[in-house]
Amino acid sequence: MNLKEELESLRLKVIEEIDQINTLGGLSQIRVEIFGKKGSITQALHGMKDLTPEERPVIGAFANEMRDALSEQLEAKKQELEEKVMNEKLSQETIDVTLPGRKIKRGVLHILNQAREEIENIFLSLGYQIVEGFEVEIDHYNFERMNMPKDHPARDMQDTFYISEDIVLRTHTSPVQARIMEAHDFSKGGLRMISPGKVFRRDTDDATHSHQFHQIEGLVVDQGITMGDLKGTLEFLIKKIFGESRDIRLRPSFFPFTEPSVEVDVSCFKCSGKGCNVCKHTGWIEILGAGMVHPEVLRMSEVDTDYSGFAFGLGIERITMLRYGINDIRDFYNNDLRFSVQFT
Ligand code: 2NM
Repeated sequence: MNLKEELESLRLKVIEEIDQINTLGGLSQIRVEIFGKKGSITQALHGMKDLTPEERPVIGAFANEMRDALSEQLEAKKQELEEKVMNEKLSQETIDVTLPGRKIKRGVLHILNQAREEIENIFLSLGYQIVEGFEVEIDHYNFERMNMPKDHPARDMQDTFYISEDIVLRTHTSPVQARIMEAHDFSKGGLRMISPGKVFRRDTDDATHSHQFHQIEGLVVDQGITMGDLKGTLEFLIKKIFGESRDIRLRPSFFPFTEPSVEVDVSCFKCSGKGCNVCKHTGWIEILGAGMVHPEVLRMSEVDTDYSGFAFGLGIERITMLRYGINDIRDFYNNDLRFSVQFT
């Protein structure tokens, strides 16, 4: 039997074998038996070296064609068997489409961001714009423009982190207000804004103090703005946050950037004024600081003298601690999920 006849009979045999196979395992075994290193066709082709130069290309082409045809047959058989396996699976396994899905645990916004958004929405409803400024500020905007010149004693209470001689981490968001005030075109109407954000103080951290906390300041400047506008606005805000049955009261205070200045108290939401540990038996809880914008602050921001304004500043941590009875400010920053998920 010459090589061509050998190949031809091998071909018929192999076609038959592939045809008979009915498992994927058997199929890959056959593939090895045919084409593998010691496979039948590989072996037969070793005989090529004994051919004459005339025969060699003819037999070579025949062998190539044969190999391609068999590969194709193997591939077709493979697909057929895979389909068979899949169909068997589909007919045996059942999917209960009524089974409820697995619950995906949903994240929750940090409570400080929830509180910030809530307060932002209250002011958006009053037509205020929200402006975020820079956490790194120049001394000029953070202090000078807030009526705190270099030797002013009020700077002691707001000592901060210095990047350089006159670049600081802002101690309040007031510099945002100063920047917006000087840029605002009052011929197009008054200014109503809040500035939420992170602020910094040189402080020793304890249960109620942090060297870094969050503030929202508000500012309204227009013709004819009075202390009545301030009180009405804060009453609206505090009733929205702490409930409609709360009252507020204003006590005289001092800030360099407001005159007059006030501390604002809310009637105790725990005891409604009877006296308890939350309000330290006074019936009132100090909640924020406010006042009429100091004429000197308005002048430095180049606001016309026929305009007046009110401003206020609140600490988001403080309000949130009061609201939820959180007694350590550091709980906000520990990233402990047991804390965070309570505010879902
Ligand atoms: C406070 C209390 C009182 C305040 C003042 C200003 C500005 F820019 F208009 F001068 N912004 N924020 C202010 C006033 C802040 O925080 C306790």
